Amino acid sequence: MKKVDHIGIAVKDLQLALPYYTEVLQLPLLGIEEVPSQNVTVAFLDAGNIKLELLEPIGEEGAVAKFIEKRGEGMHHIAFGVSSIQERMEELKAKGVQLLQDQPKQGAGGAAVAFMHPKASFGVLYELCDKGEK
Ligand code: CMX
Repeated sequence: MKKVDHIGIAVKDLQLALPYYTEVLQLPLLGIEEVPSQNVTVAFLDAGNIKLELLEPIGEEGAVAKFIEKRGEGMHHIAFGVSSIQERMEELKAKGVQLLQDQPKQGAGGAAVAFMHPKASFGVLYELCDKGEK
């Protein structure tokens, strides 16, 4: 795990949350995108050394909708930027870490992503995020 790429933050309504980040905190908005594989619309903000990813659920199914229903809005996951995600996943599996899928899925920006179960990581949901960068 070389670096943190972004921190995911669950919000009920992007349009309500965004002005806080762009106007009060004055973080530049990098873009807004639907990620159907994860049932979310996301907004990325430039926080200097990392990005913040605001996650608004699409519909009532999906991990983020369930998270907000159970725990309310707030910090949802930390994403490590990795290369060769499949190899990283194999290494973690060999170390006994429970991954939430066998194959990476397509995430925001076309990145290949995979998640580790929070129960395997002392209560934190970690994402591996491979943008094909070396
Ligand atoms: N961070 C920390 N703990 C979390 C969590 C999170 N984000 N989400 C759930 N948990 C905890 C719950 O509190 C619960 O703990 P307890 O058993 O102590 O109550 C446990 O994990 C199980 O949670 P649950 O509500 O029963 O939910 P599920 O088991 O149905 O799902 C999880 C949990 C992590 C498997 C599911 O959210 C998942 O598959 N996540 C990966 C995909 C994802 O999060 N996608 C959205 C982001 C997309 C993007 O970045 O683009």
